[in-house]
Amino acid sequence: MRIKNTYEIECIARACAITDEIFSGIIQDFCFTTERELALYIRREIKRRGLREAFPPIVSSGSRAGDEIHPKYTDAVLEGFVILDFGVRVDGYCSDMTRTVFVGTPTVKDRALYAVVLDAKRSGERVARAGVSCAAADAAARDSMGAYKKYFIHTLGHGVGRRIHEQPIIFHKRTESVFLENMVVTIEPGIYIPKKLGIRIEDTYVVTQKGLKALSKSTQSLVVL
Ligand SMILES: [Mn+2]
Repeated sequence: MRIKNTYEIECIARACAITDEIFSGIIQDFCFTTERELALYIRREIKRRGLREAFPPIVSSGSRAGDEIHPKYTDAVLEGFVILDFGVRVDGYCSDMTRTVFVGTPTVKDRALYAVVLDAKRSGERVARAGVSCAAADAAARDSMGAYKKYFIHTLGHGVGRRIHEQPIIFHKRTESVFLENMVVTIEPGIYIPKKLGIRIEDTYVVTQKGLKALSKSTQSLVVL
């Protein structure tokens, strides 16, 4: 169902809190060399808590992250922007969060690109609230990107519940969808520059009359490792 009851929202909020906890573990003691090592760490941390994955974790580094939105992790060495997209299930209900960290030393241009994605996320968040069309949030995020919007090649977000992708689909071409109170949705703009880099930032939210309330709360500042 698109609209969640209190119990369902509590489950997703707990799943998000655990996702935050695992992300904070990753950045506190960062000692990973390859995508696979980091992905297996995430899988172990989920299992150790007696939980299941919402979907196989995505860890994609450097130029690989620009070529595909949801690649499977490989033995590629972590360098440059690294997209981490993962979630857990609490009583079957999923969390979905993405952070992009930087391994090495980002240039001024890298920081500017990260800011484009973060601004797009905030632009989408600001528009979304109960009663507003989902298309409007996607359009606001996309328009904020200026020339970079051609690299934003997927929808702004989606509903989350027992399935990782549910209604509504948040996209300017899906004009029929409207945010309703107690929907749980993601906002996840990204830019993907082929053969160069990928950046995506995603949180899971509950929709209220006043706006979006974030359930995942990890830092959105660029984490440099
Ligand atoms: Mn998602």
